[in-house]
Order: sequence, then structure tokens, then C-alpha cells
Amino acid sequence: MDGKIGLEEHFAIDETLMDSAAFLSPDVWTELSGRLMDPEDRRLQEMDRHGMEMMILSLNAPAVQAIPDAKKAAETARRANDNLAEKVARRPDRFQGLAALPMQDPDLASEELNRAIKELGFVGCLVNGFSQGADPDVPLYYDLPQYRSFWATCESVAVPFYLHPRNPLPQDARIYEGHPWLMGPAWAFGQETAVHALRLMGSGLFDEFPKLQVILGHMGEGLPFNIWRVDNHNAWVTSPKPQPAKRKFIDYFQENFHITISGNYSTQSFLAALMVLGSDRILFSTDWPFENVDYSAEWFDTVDISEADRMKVGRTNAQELFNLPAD
Ligand code: GRE
Ligand code: ZN
Repeated sequence: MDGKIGLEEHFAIDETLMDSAAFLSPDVWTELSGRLMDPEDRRLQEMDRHGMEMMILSLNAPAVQAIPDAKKAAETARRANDNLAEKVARRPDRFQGLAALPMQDPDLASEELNRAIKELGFVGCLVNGFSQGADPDVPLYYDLPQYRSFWATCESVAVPFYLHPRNPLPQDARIYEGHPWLMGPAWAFGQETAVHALRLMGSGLFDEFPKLQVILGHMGEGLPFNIWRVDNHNAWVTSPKPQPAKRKFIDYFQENFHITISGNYSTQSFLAALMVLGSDRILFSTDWPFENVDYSAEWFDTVDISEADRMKVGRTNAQELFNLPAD
């Protein structure tokens, strides 16, 4: 279909570029770094060739989240966001922006989110999993109490928060020892991000801020397939549930989350996700430059769903979620 909109579409700036180097073998680094630093020539060609009208761009990973000094993290986020604002200003019809945020410090993150939305005209934010702060060995997950003020800001500016993957820290990755091929996009990204999303749900965050919208990539990082069991585990045990959340996990998943198909072009998984979330909460994306645009576009254009659903997932859900002009 023509007019597709993608929202997991990355770029890099000089100081974050090398964060992506370790994920791919050195022989493809020339290609990948070229894609990440491309001044929107190649990107536009790919989009034109595959019926993609718009990319909502975001910084590569883990970038800002892995800078333990909060002030430095905030400066890097500002530079990345200013760079992205220039890309958007050159072609606002083809590019919009998601803000990078220094989540090491909830106040600095709120400040940068406000600036990005109100001054730069961004349509949301994208954060690469937990942040490393003053003690870089302690992952800071955003269900922690100090983040409630940030979430209040996020709800007040009324934009979605894309929770993008990063790898677990080495001390939390011992299960992968000797199996490095399971790190990154193969498995560890999804596991890490799914648990983070479940932490947000279980913490009661969405009881306090029921309008928040969190986006997960990669067909929902496994959650559509598994969330039923999170709610159901040993259902005969009737003692009070220990988590602060007032409702079932599935309720938050269906009301406070959207997912994208980025990098996960499994028809079986897509159909399962459609049954769990419905076609209003699933959105097209490619995960360029880590995936090719053609992989995503050619699969999505022909996958066996109704044309009404294809239009929603490919385009109109993004227009609604990000308040883009409707057709
Ligand atoms: C991503 O952004 O999703 C990503 C990376 C690195 C490797 C693969 C991948 O940041 O999909
Ligand atoms: Zn990505």
C-alpha cells in the first residue's frame, strides 16, 4: 500500500553512532553506519520505493540511556533532538520526530520532553530501556517511584512513549553466558523490554495515569503471546495479588499500549497480536537501518488481513496516535 507511516526508524549523531557497532559484524558496519548517518538521501529513496510516506525518526540505542552522568546525558539528548529537528524542518511532509530523553534524572527528562514537544514540535518520545545513572551498575526502570513526576509530564503533554530495547547489563545477562548470539535483537532485547513493560503495568502506573500510551516494537516483544499467563498463573490460588496494580495486566495492555511490527514479520505472530490487541493498536514500522525497508513493506503489503485493517495498521493508527493531519 502507499502512504505507510513508520515509527521505529533510527538515525545516529556522531557521539552515539558507535553504540550500534557492536550489534553487527564488522563487515556490515560500513553499510550500517552509512544508513545511520545518511543525510536522508538513501532513506527517502527506500521510502519512495516501498510506499512509505513518513518515518517518525528516533535516535539509535542505547545512546542517552547509557550515559551515567545525567548532565552529559541531557546534553547529548538535546544535541540529538536539535539535530532531528533540523531533519524534520527540511522535510516535514516525510519526517517527524520522537525525542531522546535523559531519564537518569526525571526532572531533566521532563524538561527535555516539554522542550521537544512544545518548542521542537516533536510528536512523542523514544527511550531505550532502563537508564544507567550515578551507579551505572544499577538499572533504573521507570516504574520506580521517582519517575511518577516524569509520567505526569508525559500524560500532560499527551504524547506516546516508545519503550525501545537495549541489552541487559552484564551482571543481569548471565543466563546468556556462552550464548552471545542470544543477546541483542535475537532474544535479550525482547526479554528485557517485555519485563520492563510488565513492571510498568504491575506498578499501578496506569491506575495513576490512565491516559498514558506506551509503544512496544517487534510485535509487542512477545507479550501478545504470553500476557494471558501473567494474569492467570496458578489461578486456583486465591490469596490477594501482591502487585500494586488495580486491574489485570491484559487491561493495561489493551488500553495503555500500542505495538509495532518492526523487525518481526511473522504472519502467525501478527494474527495472534491482532486477536489480543485489535487492529487499532498495531502499527507499521521497519526498524531501519537494522532491518531493510523492503522486508517490512513487502510482507505487510501482502499479508492476509482485510484492506480496512491494512489501512489502519499501515497509516491511520499513526495519524491518530501522533495527531498527524488526517487524510
Ligand atoms: C534496534 O534498534 O531495534 C536494533 C539495534 C541494534 C541491532 C538490531 C536492532 O539497536 O534491531
Ligand atoms: Zn529499533
